[in-house]
Amino acid sequence: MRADDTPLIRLEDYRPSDWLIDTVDLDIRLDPHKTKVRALLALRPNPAGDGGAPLVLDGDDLALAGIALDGTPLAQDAYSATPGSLTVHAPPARGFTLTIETVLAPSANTKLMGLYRSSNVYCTQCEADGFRRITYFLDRPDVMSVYTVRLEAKKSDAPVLLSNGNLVAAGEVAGSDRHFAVWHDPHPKPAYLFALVGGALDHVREDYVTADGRKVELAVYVEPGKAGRAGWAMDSLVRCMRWDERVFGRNYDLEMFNVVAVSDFNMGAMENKGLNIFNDKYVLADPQTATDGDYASIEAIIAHEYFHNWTGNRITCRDWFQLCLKEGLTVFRDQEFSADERSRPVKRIADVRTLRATQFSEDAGPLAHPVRPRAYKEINNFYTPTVYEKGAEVIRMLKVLIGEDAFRTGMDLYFIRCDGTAATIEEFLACFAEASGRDLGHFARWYEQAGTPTIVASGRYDAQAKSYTLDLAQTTPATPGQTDKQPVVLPVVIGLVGKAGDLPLKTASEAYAGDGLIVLDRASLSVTFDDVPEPPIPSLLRGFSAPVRLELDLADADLLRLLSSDSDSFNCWQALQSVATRALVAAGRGDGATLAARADDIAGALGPFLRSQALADPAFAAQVLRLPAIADIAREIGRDVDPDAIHTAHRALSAAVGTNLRATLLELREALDTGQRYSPDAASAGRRALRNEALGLIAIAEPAAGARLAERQFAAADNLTDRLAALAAMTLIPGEDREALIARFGDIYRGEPLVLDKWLMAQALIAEHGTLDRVKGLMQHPAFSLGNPNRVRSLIGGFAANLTQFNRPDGAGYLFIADMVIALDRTNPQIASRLLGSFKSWRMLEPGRKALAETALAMVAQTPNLSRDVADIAERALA
Ligand code: B3K
Ligand code: ZN
Repeated sequence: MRADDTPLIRLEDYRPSDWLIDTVDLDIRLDPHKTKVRALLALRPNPAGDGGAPLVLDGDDLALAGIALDGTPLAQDAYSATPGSLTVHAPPARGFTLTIETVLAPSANTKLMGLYRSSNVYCTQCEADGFRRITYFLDRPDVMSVYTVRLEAKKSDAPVLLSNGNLVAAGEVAGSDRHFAVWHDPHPKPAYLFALVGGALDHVREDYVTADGRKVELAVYVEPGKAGRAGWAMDSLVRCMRWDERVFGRNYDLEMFNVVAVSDFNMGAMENKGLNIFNDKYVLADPQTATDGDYASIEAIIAHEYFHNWTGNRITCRDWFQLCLKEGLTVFRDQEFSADERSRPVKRIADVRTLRATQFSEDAGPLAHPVRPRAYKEINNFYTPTVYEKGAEVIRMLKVLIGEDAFRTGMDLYFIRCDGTAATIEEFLACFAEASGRDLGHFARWYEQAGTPTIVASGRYDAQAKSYTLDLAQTTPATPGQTDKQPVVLPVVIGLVGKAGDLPLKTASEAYAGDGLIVLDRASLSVTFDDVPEPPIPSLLRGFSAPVRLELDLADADLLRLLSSDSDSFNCWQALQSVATRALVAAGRGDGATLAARADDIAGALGPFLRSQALADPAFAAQVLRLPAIADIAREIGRDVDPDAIHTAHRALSAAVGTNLRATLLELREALDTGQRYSPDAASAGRRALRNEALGLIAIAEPAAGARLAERQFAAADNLTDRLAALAAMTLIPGEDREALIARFGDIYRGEPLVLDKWLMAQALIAEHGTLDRVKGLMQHPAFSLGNPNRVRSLIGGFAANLTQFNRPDGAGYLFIADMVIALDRTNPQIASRLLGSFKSWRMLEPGRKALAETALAMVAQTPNLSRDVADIAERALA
């Protein structure tokens, strides 16, 4: 398929469905090669649609095996069926039933959409449009039905049979080796939330009573033998259920809630009603096979999928353009949950790092799109950082703008008003407009306009008048299809920092909303603060109150003072990041003259900070110690980027800081080594994070000493976090010792695919010329398989994220990834198109690399028979 042959689906063309499906009765007989599906659909004309229209059901790769209307088989000329659709030419203009039979081969389904087998477990993935690979259907989110599902399978093949809702019957099929289970979900839902699981699985279970007194049976299902690793997921589930009751007043609404971990999954997890299916990477955890980061992600993703029960399932999306309605909001909710469970400032910093690394880079390149896209060719390509992460930032800004109380009132209103419906962004915003009494029309522009705004800020102190004037201006760069940008509503939370802390903020300006909040809703404005007794240092965008770039006219020395004196911890962290960014941007552009002096300044500020505060909050200190990523610097530079120059500067700065702070870092490592047994709690994880951050700096500053430390840590560790950090530090130091440790690690974790993923990735990220050959070699490793998305993301995706090696000046990195995209596209288009997204920043490269990247992209684009997924990304990347 060529992308330009594919129709563009537009938001403005939305029309309600002509038909509704009130109930769906599915009878599914599972078999690896010949699964029989009988669907009984109760249809009726949609009062909001075109009466008397033909009935056109969606299909994908289906073969029709039988069709009956109100129980009578349909004559051949009454319908037409293709793999992609089923049309009943003249359906009765009243309610009727349609029985549709299809036959599927789950074992042959390598796309991992629809019904497939993963390590002998039958499972489904239907979002966005996988249900049409199971049966012909009105596969759109505004068609919501009540499902009853009968599953049948050979007992030995699938002793566990799960679907959405509550289990209402189960038993043996008399005179056979088969059994069945019947599940009923009383809540109407769109087809994308349908799920089933069948297989031999172990589980852990727990009883839960909701705040409104309903009993719920919770279970987490995992591969046989792995139940010992399901405890953290269960613990996280119980905590997030309580949290949603407390913070959003949301109770669970079924008698059962099941989580299932499978080993072949295209993304992280899926929120199917009452039956969340997970990539096992985001369920399985024990100290030997999961890192602190894994524990945190499991907690967050378990919460995310659970929270969808209200924001996504009870209230779903009218159409896929409204995807951020459920995704942005649910990310916001999971971020808040993690912030409450752990450290709020550290969580905010981590989220902003992710936002900048993924969303800002998307927004700055050819794949930029609004939080609510206006058109798409392949919706699965829009599960993006913009929809998810920027979507969450928009909700966060809304909360800052209208205040906590009005925000909660608006959420309550939304849950009451839109419950059971397929809603739109407009309906969502109307709840907050009503709750706050504000017009949110201008704010809504955040959903329409792509691109990351830049705020240019400068301040002046008038010693005579004792006033301080802050000038703020905003611009948004052009993005594909949107050249003309309008100002957006920007909540800019600020403080004026004096010698002894925050100065009181007094101003007559209308743009000032109190509590430090300036609302920048036009191209530029000035706010003058009165009675400012001393020249302050402005602390802008506290808590990162808006997802923007900030250009701040402030000297390094003043910024560095904020590290120790800003009452806003986000800006303490940001201060050092800003200075480091300036140093690296200059050096990355070829002006390394100031790098050494700036390294001294950074170390000069970091030393006292670490010595006075690191032990009190190691997790935060670890964030402060970690310099901005190379990709962030590349994006800041924005054009003619030479990744090698940035990498060299980054190493030089790290080495200088590491050398300068050597003694402090070593002392901290000692002091933080409690000798206690591993525990995944946030405080312990924070201590490990700081120790390991220090290890990384030492490894760069003093390779020989670093290698010895890493080896010792590896040998002494009782957990994967410290072992993996040792391995990562060692990968920075070329030589035989590194190779020996890599081999040893691979040997120790031979039987642990999820740990080997990290091992593959650590090697794929080595910033050396030999890495491409190493990666090619590792593709032959018995642990690797092109058929498993986790393996591909770790090794191939890891390489594509290796800024210097993917962007090798000889273009070999681009060609390798292009070849992989083409190969993967034949079996799994979604994984292939994700990987192709690695090219999203190609336009900012220096001319030599840019030309080579373009050639590789063109090679993909010209490949015959591309999937719609890959063709769409290739087309947009090259446009
Ligand atoms: N809603 C799913 C993602 C589905 C992706 C479809 N290509 C997981 C989540 O966001 O919770
Ligand atoms: Zn989600």
